[in-house]
Amino acid sequence: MSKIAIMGAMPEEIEPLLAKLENVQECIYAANTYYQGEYKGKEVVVAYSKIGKVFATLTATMLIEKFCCDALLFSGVAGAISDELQIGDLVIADGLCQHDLDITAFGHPYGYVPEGEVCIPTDVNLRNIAKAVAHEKGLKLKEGVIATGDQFVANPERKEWIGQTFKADALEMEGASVAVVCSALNVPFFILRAISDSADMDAGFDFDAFLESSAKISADFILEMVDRIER
Ligand code: 4EZ
Repeated sequence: MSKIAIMGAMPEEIEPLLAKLENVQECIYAANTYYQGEYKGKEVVVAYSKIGKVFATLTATMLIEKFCCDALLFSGVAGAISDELQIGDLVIADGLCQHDLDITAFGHPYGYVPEGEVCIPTDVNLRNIAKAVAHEKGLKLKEGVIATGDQFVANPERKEWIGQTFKADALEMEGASVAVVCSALNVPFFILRAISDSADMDAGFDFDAFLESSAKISADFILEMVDRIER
C-alpha cells in the first residue's frame, strides 16, 4: 500500500491541500508539523518545509525515511524565466539544477560537484500523469528545467544568467533539494509550480499579490494527480 508525500515550502502552499484532506492527524517531528491524512481514500502525508534548500532537504528526507512515503509530489509557486510563462501558469520540472552551486574555480561547470549531476531528472510516469490531467482539464502545462537556489531572484540580469546557464524556464528555492534526496533514496518524485512573478524588478510585489492564488492553482492540480496515481 503506497503513501504519497505532498510537500510545499510555505504554509500558503499547503493550506489548499490541507483543506481537502480527511482524517487528518498532526504530528511534530524534527521541528516541523506533518499532516497525515487521506485524499479520496489514498494515504497522504503533507508538510511545508520552510523556505530554502536546507529546510527542503530535511523535510523531504523525513517524509521518506520517517513517514515511509514512496512517492513525493512538490506543490508551490515559482518565478518565471521563459516569457511563455505568465502569472498563474503551471510548469513541471523535467529536471532540476542548483543555480547557486559554484566550484567553477576548479574547472567544473556551474551546478556541478564531483559525484553529483548538474540536472536531476524527475519521474517520467508522474510527469505523464500530469500531462494526462492537463489534457483532460484543458490546462496549459509547460515542461522544462527548474533552477533552485537560496536566493529570491528579483533581478533581470541574474534571471537571464540562470536561464542561459541552465536552460531553465523557472526558478525557485527548494526543487533541487527534493531531487537530490529522492534520487539518492530511489523514490519517484515530481515538482509542480504555478508562476507567482517574473523574477525581475517587480518580483517582490507580484509574489505578495499572487502567492495565494498561484499556490491554489498548483495544489488543485496536485490533488487531481493524486486521484490518478495507481496504488
Ligand atoms: C521559493 N519560493 C519563494 C519564497 C519567497 C518570501 C517571504 C518560490 C518563488 C521564488 N523563488 C517564487 N518566486 C521566486 C523568485 N523570484 N525567486 C526565488 O521556492 C519567500
